[in-house]
Amino acid sequence: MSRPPDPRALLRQQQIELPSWAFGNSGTRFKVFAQDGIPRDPYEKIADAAQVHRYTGVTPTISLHIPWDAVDDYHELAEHARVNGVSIGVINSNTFQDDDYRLGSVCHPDPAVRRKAIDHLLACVDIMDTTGSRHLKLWFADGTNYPGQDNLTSRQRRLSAALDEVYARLSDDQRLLVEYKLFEPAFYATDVPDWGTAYAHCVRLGPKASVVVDTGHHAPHTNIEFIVAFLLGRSGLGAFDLNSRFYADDDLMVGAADPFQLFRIMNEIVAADAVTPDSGVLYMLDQCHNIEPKIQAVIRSVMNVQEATAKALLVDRAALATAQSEGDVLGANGILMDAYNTDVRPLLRDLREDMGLDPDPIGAFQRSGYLEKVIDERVGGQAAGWGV
Ligand code: PSV
Ligand code: MN
Repeated sequence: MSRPPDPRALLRQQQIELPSWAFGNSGTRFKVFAQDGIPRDPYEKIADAAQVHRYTGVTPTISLHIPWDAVDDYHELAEHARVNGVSIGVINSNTFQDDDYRLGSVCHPDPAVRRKAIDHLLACVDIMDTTGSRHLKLWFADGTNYPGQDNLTSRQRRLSAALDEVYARLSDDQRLLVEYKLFEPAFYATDVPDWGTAYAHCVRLGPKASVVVDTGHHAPHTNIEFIVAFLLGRSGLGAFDLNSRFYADDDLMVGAADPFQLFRIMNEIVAADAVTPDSGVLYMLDQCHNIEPKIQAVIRSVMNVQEATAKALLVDRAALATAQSEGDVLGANGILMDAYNTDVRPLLRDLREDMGLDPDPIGAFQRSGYLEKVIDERVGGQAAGWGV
């Protein structure tokens, strides 16, 4: 058996982007449980995200969601991120929280509503110009609740027209990421329900558009690693929104519900040599921490991604290729399972020490006194949350 190369070199270069909204209050449609010390504005969210980078060393960028993170001065916000040792990453548009979008946004039957939605997307590109962000992420809540409600083909045409306009606005080094989701909030027909629809739109648009795989956006039992492998094979995979789910779009900590699925996804990533940022694939979290403390939950999520990646890097690729070409079903499966069943936590502790970090990032954060400090400081004002 050959020995796979030491995973630490690639793990050191891996980068995971954090969502600003993971640090705000969140909940279900039944209740949002408020926590103490929650950021009250995008500046404080960035400060919290910077803590995660401080203790993990692999999360140097933060995704913003507009208008949740709207500010008067994006230059100042980018500078604030820089001073905190991080930078602003993907800009996420939001065309789902306005009364005008009841029947959709860019697919709405009324051209005036479509215009409003497209103008928002273009305004997001203006923000990118200021923050230096390279990616605009589009997720459309558009769809219909009842058969006959609207013409499905016309809605696709409206979607194409909107995407064309936004694509044309991108500068040479800016990219469009198109996210799909099976259902919710629309229950009958979602306008971008799956990777195939997203990919078809991206292919038509051109090389600056690619697909976002949000791991929570599929029907139960969907083979997500197949989607990942397929898109990687056609340069169609732009990014991940990582999270985990037991039922629907649960937005739980990635790797919590099904660590084996996360490993299988990372196995395809490693096989395609797409772990590091130069692969062009972005690894982002898209999670909400409704009942658990948020900064620690984000650190745990980052650790879970690192563990899955480390295990995938331990797969003996040469032996696997031989077993596969010989049709050795049990041998090939055994090679994968050997890697999955390896305890990589000591390796990751070593890696963190090599990087000058505490081997126990959650413990180190908890001992730092940061939480107590922000609980004292962040009194008054409105805690950040969905829509704020
Ligand atoms: C939609 O469910 C989604 O996954 C999109 O990425 C949104 O931007 C994000 O959630 C908001 O949490
Ligand atoms: Mn998402």
